[in-house]
Amino acid sequence: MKNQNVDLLRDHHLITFSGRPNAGKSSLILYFISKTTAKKYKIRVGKTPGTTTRINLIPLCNNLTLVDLPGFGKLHRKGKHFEEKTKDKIIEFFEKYGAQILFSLHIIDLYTFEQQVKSLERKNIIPIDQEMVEFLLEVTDKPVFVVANKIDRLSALELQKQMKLLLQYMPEEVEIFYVSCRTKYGINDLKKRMKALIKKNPKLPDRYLNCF
Ligand SMILES: Nc1nc2c(ncn2[C@@H]2O[C@H](COP(=O)(O)OP(=O)(O)OP(=O)(O)O)[C@@H](O)[C@H]2O)c(=O)[nH]1
Ligand SMILES: [Mg+2]
Repeated sequence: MKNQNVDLLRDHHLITFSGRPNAGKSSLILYFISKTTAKKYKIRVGKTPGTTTRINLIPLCNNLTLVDLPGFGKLHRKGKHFEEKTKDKIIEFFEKYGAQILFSLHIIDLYTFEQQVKSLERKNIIPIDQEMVEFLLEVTDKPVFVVANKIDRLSALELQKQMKLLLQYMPEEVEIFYVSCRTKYGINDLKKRMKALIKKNPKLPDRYLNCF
């Protein structure tokens, strides 16, 4: 993150997009911004985990800024040291800007969630997504939306199974949205909910509603 970006954030409200590498964070962000903005801020979608390597600050409109975070967890060909440094950068960001965050979006790849949970369970480690969502609730003290993505890759039956599994690991206070960034399923419902939350907050200007 460049220092000049940090200063610009002073009077801004933030909406963060976190998640494991390859979950679809950048794909989701593309539904909120124009092609020109995506190009200007180099928002890239990639097949291999670790496409986004730095904290990207993307002005949405007025004083509202979206934050595209690098993946939290195992990165393709980046090594343990890089993974740890990325994790520290993310934690540092939330600790510093937690108060400015309106709400956070945590994106999960629902297609690989079970495999991830099971492999960590064997090592007695809690799922990274659960750890991250609990951290977000604590550090921001604001609503957290869990966006379960890639549902286009699941059959109706599999989807039911994965929805049940996800519920077992997510804290009760989070709202879960089931979406596909490939087909756009569920994206409008998510946007509507985000707008409703902004509208409900008397401290926020109405002009923020036009940002979506
Ligand atoms: N089938 C399917 N693929 C998706 C969906 N959303 C994203 N993808 C694909 O998943 C891959 C990762 O997407 P990104 O948006 O780059 O993921 P990211 O979370 O930003 O990844 P990092 O920047 O590496 O942390 C890309 O190949 C996307 O095309 C979806 O809803 N369905
Ligand atoms: Mg990305």
